[in-house]
Amino acid sequence: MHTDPDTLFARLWESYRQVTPSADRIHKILGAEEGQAIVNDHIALRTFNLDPVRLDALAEHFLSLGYEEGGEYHFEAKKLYARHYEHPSRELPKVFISELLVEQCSPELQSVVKSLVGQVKPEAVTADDFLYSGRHWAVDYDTYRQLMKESEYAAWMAAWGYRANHFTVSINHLEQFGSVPEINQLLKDHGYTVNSSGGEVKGSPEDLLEQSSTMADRVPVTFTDETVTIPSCFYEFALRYPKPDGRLYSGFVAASADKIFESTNAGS
Ligand code: OOG
Ligand code: NI
Repeated sequence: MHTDPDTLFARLWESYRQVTPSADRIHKILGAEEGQAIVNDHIALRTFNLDPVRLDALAEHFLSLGYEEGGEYHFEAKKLYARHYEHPSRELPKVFISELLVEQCSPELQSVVKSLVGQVKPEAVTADDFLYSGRHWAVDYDTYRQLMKESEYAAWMAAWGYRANHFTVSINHLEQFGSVPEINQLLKDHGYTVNSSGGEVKGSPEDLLEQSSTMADRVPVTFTDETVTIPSCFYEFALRYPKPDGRLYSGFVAASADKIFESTNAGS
């Protein structure tokens, strides 16, 4: 486990930008427009609800840095469960961790996922680098395609393993942009595709959170038998509104999250 959150987030960003060239470019575009550092609202991680890699094991890396458990979220159709974590004192990015509820999936998917997770050494999960260590298993392209038929999430996990699947720019900290539609326009002006599932702006002021995201980049991944170009990771933007007590809402909105998961879909 890391003892210093800044190093952990720097390493997570490094592994993320390597497979997300658009995030690196958009980060530079925004940085130039702003003339100041870009602040992250949150990052997100994915996993399977099997030992030794379940959500709780990933969360340990943040609890040990002083993070506390926030809300929990259920995604019945996608068979996912998620929780968020936030730091009580330092202004650090929030963390959204989800896991696939493997026992609710088909026997075929269960046996594939169990064989992948069975290759993960328990000591690797508590190591400093686990959250940005990528894949811990051998997987071929056919297996990826088989998983894809049942769960885009499972296929994404099988291909990419452990890494941040997105970073999220805090619009509240920007000076030149004050709304999600303004950011979406900037993205489109530079040729990026905005995730339009459920609308380009997810959430509303009443939800106290508005979000948008790019569609994931498509980059080559090396399976055991061939190299194929598939969706990797995406970039997200979040604008938070104050609660009645005046403090910004710090949770997530399940209906919006449900659509943001689809930013890594292969689709059209
Ligand atoms: C997480 C999707 C949800 C949010 O901000 O609501 C999310 C994922 O794609 O793993 O990021
Ligand atoms: Ni997010």
